[in-house]
Amino acid sequence: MNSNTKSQIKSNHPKTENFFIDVKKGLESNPKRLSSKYFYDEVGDHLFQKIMAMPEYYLTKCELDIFQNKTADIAELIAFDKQPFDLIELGAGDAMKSSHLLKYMVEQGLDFTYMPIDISGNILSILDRKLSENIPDLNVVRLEGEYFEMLNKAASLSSRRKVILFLGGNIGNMELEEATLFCIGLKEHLATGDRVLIGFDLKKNPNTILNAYNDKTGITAEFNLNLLARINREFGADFNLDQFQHYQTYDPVGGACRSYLVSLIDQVVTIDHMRISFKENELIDMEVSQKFSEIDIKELAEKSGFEIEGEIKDSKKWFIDSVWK
Ligand code: AVI
Repeated sequence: MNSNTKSQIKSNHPKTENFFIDVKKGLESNPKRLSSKYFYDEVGDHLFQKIMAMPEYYLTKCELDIFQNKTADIAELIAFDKQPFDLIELGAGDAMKSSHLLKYMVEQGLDFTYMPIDISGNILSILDRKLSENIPDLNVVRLEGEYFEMLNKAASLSSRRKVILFLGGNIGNMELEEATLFCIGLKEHLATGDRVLIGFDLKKNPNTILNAYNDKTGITAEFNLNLLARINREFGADFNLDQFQHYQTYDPVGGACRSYLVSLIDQVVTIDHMRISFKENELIDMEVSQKFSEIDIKELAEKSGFEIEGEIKDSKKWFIDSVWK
């Protein structure tokens, strides 16, 4: 850490600077909050892999079920005119689910270019290698950066029809208002004929949902606490992880599944020059994982100027991939 820093961490990396600004703003607000978008450093990525493998965490399995077993239905909805198009995946990661669709569409002889967008260049290189081994005939254009910036870049590279994938229930990690603004932003980047496929986790038995985020093994707790550990690692802060406890809630009416970290004692944490006081039992709001009814999805689509073209559910009917135009 730069000990000369007076007001904030200065870094040559804008990403680090934004992270610091957001941490400062979040911990100075009332109630305190941290953004779950910062969960995913190397340790966080690894913990999220462990979450996806937990028996309680059904989301990945459900959406994988759709992509493995309803591949033709998805292709039918997004490649309806069989004309060349660009398939753009937001936050592609390792394309675990979409690679089933990619393989199927290549086998069907559809003319498309896969454009995975991810903030991590490292993940994109790994993905590129994996795809060239497994689907050698697939055209791939990697787009490293923020979603909307990269959507502009995609538009500058090609004028073909666009299909956007936003999988995993990631839309649920936005507050509803933020999700609406995000979808409005997507709409502004699209033209007639383009499609968006968004994965939504559906409202279901509240115990099933709560269990998925409140595992007895404590992996989700570790996932949350890792953000404090990350702030310690990157900004030389002194969070004592033993003095914070994970607390998960689910509101079956509104559909928000929220995680918090609870301060177990009165304590002061130092981050760079800042001293942040916590009262015993004070909360840090960490993450929302919003669950949707089919009516909620329709409302979100309409509010952001879209129309639902089709929907595909997994065999348990717990998760839905909704295709919008
Ligand atoms: C990435 N995102 C969709 C996950 C979710 O279900 O909200 C993140 C997560 N948080 C705790 N467990 C998984």
